[in-house]
Amino acid sequence: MRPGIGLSAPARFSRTVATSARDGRYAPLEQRDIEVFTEVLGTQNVIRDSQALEACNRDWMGKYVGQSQVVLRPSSTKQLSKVMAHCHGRRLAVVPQAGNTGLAGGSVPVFDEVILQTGGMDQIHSFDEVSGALQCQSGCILGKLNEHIAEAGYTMPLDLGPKDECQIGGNVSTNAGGLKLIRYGSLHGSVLGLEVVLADGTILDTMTPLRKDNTGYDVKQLFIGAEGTLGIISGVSLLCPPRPAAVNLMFLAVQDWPSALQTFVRAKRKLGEILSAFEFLDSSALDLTLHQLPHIKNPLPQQQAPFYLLVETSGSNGDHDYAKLKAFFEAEKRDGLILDGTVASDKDHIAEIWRLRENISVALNKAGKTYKYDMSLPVAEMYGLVEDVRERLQQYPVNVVGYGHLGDSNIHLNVSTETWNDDVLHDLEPYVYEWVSERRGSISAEHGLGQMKSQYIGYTKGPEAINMMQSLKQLLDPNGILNPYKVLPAEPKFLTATPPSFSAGTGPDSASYSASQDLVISLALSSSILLGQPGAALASDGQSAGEVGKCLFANCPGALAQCVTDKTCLQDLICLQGCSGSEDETACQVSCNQRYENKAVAAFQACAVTQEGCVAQKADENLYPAPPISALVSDFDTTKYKGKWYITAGQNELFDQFDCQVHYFDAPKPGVLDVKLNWRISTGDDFLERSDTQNFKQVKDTKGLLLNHDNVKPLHYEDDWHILAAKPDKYIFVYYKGNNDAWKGYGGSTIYTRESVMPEEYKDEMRAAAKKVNLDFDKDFKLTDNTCKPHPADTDKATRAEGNADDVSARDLEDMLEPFGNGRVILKKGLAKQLSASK
Ligand code: FAD
Ligand code: 2HG
Ligand code: ZN
Repeated sequence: MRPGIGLSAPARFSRTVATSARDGRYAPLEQRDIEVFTEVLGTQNVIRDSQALEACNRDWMGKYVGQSQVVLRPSSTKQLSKVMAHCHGRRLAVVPQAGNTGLAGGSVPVFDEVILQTGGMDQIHSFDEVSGALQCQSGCILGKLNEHIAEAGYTMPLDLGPKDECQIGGNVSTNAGGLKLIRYGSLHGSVLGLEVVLADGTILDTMTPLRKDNTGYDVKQLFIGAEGTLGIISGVSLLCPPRPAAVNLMFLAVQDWPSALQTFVRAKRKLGEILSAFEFLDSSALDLTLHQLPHIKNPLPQQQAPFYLLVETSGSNGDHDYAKLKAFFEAEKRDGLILDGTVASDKDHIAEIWRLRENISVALNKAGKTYKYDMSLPVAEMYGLVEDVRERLQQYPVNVVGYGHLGDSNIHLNVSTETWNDDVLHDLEPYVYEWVSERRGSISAEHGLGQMKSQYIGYTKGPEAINMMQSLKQLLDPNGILNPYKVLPAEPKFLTATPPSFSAGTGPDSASYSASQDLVISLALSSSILLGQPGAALASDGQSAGEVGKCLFANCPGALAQCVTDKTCLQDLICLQGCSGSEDETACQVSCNQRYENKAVAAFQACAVTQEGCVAQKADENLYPAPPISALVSDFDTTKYKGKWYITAGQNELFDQFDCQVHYFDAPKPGVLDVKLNWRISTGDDFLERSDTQNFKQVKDTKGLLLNHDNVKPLHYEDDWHILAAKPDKYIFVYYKGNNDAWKGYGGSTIYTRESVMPEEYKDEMRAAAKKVNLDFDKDFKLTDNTCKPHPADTDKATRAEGNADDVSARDLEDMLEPFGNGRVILKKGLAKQLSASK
């Protein structure tokens, strides 16, 4: 049962920094969720074992540890889609997890998000030996894919250390760079198509094997590097290059950074077409790795140098490539650019040298704790960051190492300490981000932002870009369930393109702002009431109306302006203001709301409640506890309850006792109930009419429980019907309990009968049913009259509403803005702009 007129009280959208508090928008996991997951995936793929959970809650570095209570392992896109549809409806937050080798804390929960592992989705669909197009499920391990296509003479277009753990879906989601990017380019180029399961379970299929496809926007690109915040990749179509017939590798020692750069320039010039990797490590990285991992060999034990380079060539003619490489090496050594080096053409020797480079991070993990930074910087200045940080951290017992993908202008600065040290962290951040930002670099070249850097995105991306990302996120994941607290900042700091400015020019400064507090408070109150929040609840939540007002002005200027300049919305707002403090405040609010389906009201609610949480969610006071299963009817065949019903008795005076409530039920199949609700609200000598359609799904093993989730946006209603008694063609006794973004735990009971007034002979049965939930039918219920009065003539009604709205908007808008003084001009301008835009 949807309470009346968008009567709803607002949601807690935690506006705190990502990692400090769990966002109350997300539902906690319940047993019924486990039941749904088990039904879709089977018991063995719903993992609750504490040891297994612990491993999945912890990231590769042991730095980020979540508290998820469940790991789900779908094996098909269909299963994944069903799981997501459920999570979306229930507002369960989800973290996608592939190989869990990510280095920014993106793959583990921050709080209790459901972990959705893709490892069970590991089927290779096809490989085209002519084009090199590979199509597979996202959970395929990178190394295994490489082996699979090697037989046909192809290679994967990326390579990275944890190739035997990471999955192609994880690689695409992080847009992993790796050791061969210089040769094969970024995944934005190699990915031909993706299959993605969106937050609500929709399957987006762009799995084309085509190289060229310019039909409109290239939507798959959005998901490459999105770190699981926009959708879950379930399938990947990838263009694979031919496997090079001949690979050679040099390990070189150089005396300083300029020599390293010069070697890169000459390598490009002389080895250009066969150059396939250009990596570097400093002496600290080498020493630490050899010390921590004794099985790793030093390729140049006789030569100590500040920097070492790995220069790989891949071509089709081994002898020719080797001769070229050797000539390059000898010439540069003769010139003094290279101190020393070794040239490997033997497979094992090559692998041994790569092992050193690939294990630097592993060695750091073994050494203790690591502060990791992954920067794109102009190459000339790149190593300056390591030197500056080394100097800055002199007083600490730390090891500062630098290595990375010199050929891609990407450096990994790692600071190794024995244990986590807040002082070190404090000296590192935001210093390193500022350092990078000053040089127009990127604070994440390849590892992503995850939870580590979501708050720092602004050091690399501008407000417009972040704004656009926020909008995309909102569009694709309106409930924000996908990998929350990651990638984007918790507070939409940059959503202030056109807010009324209180500090600029003619507007009041902060001192005079406080003089406008009254209006802000009254607007805030109106607004919160518009959202259906009784004033008293505001106070009890300890939330000041001033805070609400500020939040609305700062974060929802557009929606507020739209509301204030929309006749119906404004009417509601002003009417609601009049209710404030009145004896029957909530009832007054109910009668105020003119049209909850009004777009301006909906936009306002979406921003003020769902997105910004300006008004705190009304807490569940447990006035309507969910009845025990034993109180419910044991059978309820929805198909037997089709047709017209009246509510002839209701318990909650706010929602259930209006006159003329005619509802129509439909059951297109067993287990489903579609309800069209029509009701009237008396306004004295007139009445308002509302209608709404809600879709219920029966819980499989609890036939007396019908769930109605997320049918009504933007507040994401969850209204569950607990059927206490029912007889086809006679009555249905419904006890309902609901939540939405605005209000947790409202509820009530209604009795439907086929007759428009409650027949006397049902009453004993109603008394017995009410008793099961400790209600007294005679005292707690009001019998309602459903002999609906005739409509006033539609034309009269329209004229009346029109007249009212015109009067109200001209007069009251002026009055409402008056106390803003000069600020009013700015606010009005903003409102006028919004108004003309909306026209
Ligand atoms: P995970 O770590 O499980 O997930 C990574 C992110 O993607 C998370 O945000 C997760 O939620 C999301 N995600 C995972 N699967 C999906 C999916 N199917 N749909 C949507 N979202 C999803 N990275 C580089 O770029 N270059 C390197 O050279 C490199 N070297 C590394 C070396 C070591 C030793 C280690 C430990 C890591 C290295 N990494 C490197 C980082 C990491 O391996 C890569 O980011 C890798 O691509 C992650 O893949 P994964 O399968 O482990 O994904
Ligand atoms: C690498 O290039 C990886 O080895 C890991 O990207 C870098 O651990 C790191 O900082
Ligand atoms: Zn790297």
